[in-house]
Amino acid sequence: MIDFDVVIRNGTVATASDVFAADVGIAGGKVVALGTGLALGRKEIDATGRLVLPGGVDSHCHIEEPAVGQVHNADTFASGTASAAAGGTTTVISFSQQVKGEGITQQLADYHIKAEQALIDYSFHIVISDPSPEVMAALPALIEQGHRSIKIFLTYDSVVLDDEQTLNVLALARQEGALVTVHAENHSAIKFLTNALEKAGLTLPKHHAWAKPMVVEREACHRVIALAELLDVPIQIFHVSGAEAAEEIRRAQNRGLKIFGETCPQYLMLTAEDLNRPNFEGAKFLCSPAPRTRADQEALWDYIRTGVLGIVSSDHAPNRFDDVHGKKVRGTDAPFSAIPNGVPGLATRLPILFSEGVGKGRIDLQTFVAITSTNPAKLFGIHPQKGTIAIGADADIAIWDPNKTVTIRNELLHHQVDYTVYEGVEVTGWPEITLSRGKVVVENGEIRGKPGDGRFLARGPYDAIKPLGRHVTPFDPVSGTLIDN
Ligand code: DUC
Ligand code: ZN
Ligand code: ZN
Repeated sequence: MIDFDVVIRNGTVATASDVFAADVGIAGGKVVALGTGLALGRKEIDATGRLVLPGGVDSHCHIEEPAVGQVHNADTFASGTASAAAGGTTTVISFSQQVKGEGITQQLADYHIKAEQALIDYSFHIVISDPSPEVMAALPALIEQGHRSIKIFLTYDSVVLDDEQTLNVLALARQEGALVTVHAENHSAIKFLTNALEKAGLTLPKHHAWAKPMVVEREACHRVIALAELLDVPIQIFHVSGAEAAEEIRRAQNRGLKIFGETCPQYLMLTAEDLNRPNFEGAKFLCSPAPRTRADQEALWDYIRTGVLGIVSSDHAPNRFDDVHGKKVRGTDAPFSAIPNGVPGLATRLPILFSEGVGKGRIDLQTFVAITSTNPAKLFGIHPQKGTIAIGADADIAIWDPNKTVTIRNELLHHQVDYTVYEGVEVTGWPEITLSRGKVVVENGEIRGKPGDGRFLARGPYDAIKPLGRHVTPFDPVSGTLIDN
């Protein structure tokens, strides 16, 4: 006889493949039964008229990163993960940064200590901004410890890698079994355009989009895909902002390459016009890549529907607006190039996608689950522990009222940022109860979880990121061997 800690009763369960009526029995933090008429649990949750969904997996969010100059990351692991859980997310993957010229091991150890305050489970990508021989020598042990993804940037002075450095990181990732994730924009082109705009006195927030047009993203996507193909290494491209970049990914996928694409709600909801809001308000919407056009938004939905873009994550970047350590670090007359990039979004990612996606008929419920939970769990090596509702999976569950209409207000979001780009946006569908490993973390907007409840998820190795075994020449430059055909 199964002894349930919790039974979620009378709900409609949805996974990436199915939607069905079932009770969910939870014991020891795991899903142990799916069926009807389950025995009583010590805690009973009535989910009549509710959707019972896997908790979201947000595989791209910036939480409690070290300050860069005077710019402070406003969220701690406690506030960031509370915010995530309030929006139905139960796993976050954030970034351990490397400061150029410094190592990665101590930075990662420090980041682990900060993350111990998380309310929900977490894992990390390691940012490599300087692949020195020492750093490359340190990486294999850190990957082996479960940090199975690396982030590289093709732009920003403080972190940019050139093509040779990129190839070195890609080669190491293939050898050691890690996934490389990429911020893809052409650095030299952005610098050139920024200088030209500044010389012409065109430095308002709206000119950010002029300094980072679609073509600079398209070119960098094309280039990094070619480099990944050259070495037979799977990669994920982060925050695809519009049709031309997504098209590069589609073309690569059609050639059978393991190139994965992610977009974010801001690229489905904002346009470059938002950067032109008066009184420096445009700075709130300034992120990289830049928001594009309405046509790009609809194209991105198409690429989601066809599976080209398999993940939608938040790129939560907690820069406060009315703050000298945030968007106003250089005042309200600052040139766009001095305004910290990014928008907050941990709490709003799922409600926005549910309402704009499922509610407006752009995607079905299974696709919503796939792009927000199952696919990131698979790509980052935590499935089926995370990302689904199945026997043996962690009981990470969000119980949604699909009919509840909410007007988004910043005070609902539990982050430490003083704004949301979705202020006043009405959404239909809201996560009422979030459970992490069977424990209620959020109930009707109240945070019930405690800092320290979250656990580190050591990852992999796993199949999704194995190389294809396809080589461009009869010599494999990663292993240094001739290919036997
Ligand atoms: N762009 C980034 O590259 N990082 C954080 C936020 C953003 O907009
Ligand atoms: Zn980025
Ligand atoms: Zn980011």
